Amino acid sequence: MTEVSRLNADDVTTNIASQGISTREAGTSTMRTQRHGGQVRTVRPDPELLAFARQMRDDFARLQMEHEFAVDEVLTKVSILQREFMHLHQYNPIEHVTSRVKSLESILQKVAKRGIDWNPQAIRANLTDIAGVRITCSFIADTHRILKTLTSQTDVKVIEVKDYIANPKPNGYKSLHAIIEIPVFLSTGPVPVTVEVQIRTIAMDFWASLEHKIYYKYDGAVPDRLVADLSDAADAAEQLDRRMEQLHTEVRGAGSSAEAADTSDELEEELLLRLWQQSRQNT
Ligand code: 0O2
Repeated sequence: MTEVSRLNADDVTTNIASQGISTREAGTSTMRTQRHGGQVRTVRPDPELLAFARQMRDDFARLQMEHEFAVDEVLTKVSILQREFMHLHQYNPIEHVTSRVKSLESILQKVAKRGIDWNPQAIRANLTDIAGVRITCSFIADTHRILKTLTSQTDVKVIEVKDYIANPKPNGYKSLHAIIEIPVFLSTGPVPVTVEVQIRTIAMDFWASLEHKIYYKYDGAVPDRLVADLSDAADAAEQLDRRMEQLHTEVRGAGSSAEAADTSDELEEELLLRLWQQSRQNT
């Protein structure tokens, strides 16, 4: 390993910045000018550092691209499940889906914070949330159903599942988390990529986004009064989830889905009958 590659994330960023090269610019520019008391001097960056920065830029661009493809794969899977569910049950268990790939800055911060080795292999192995997909469901039962159907697909390898719905975090956070690995098919062959999937209800999602804002506003040191209020709000969200699910079960149990299915079956039968009559007239 060269001296440069032993630098940590902060050192590299600082060194690169002090030489006037951003990681984005490193590949396109080899020289910078500096103004000293009216004189313009050409500054030549350290070639070893420059080569390292270029390699780093390429490695990170590839890392992010592969994770973007993995997110696309998961979104397609979720969309298929959603549409099939609608077709089979005339009911959509997913309210909305969001996704993100961590920014380079955010990856570097986590790498530095966790002391992860500064190479793509180590980052891939240790940072499992570069790609994230969040699925917001209508009801608690749907969160488990979606997790089961997604993780039982043959090309999905489950690395870890955390059930924060059964075992909420002390602050009241609830969600299902799954770290999955899926193959992304590139020109060079399949590449396994990990994606963090978070599945929760609308109420859990509402709570989590508010808690996230409060946590960042107080930089992690949330006052006790607000911690207690958040905990109460988490209980209220759980009660709401349960009541809404009860109502939903009652309504569907009373035959709403069966009625919808019957109506659509009748329409299809009528259409088939008409087509059949038409074909007989034509012969
Ligand atoms: P961001 O910005 O959302 O990506 P790890 O993710 O591995 O560092 P951990 O705690 O072992 O750490 O993983 P865990 O518990 O599976 O949590 C991962 C993600 O879940 C977090 O990512 C959050 O998105 C969410 N999460 C976990 N706990 C809480 C919580 O108490 N409140 C809220 N609002 N969200 C939570 P990041 O990387 O922290 O943030």
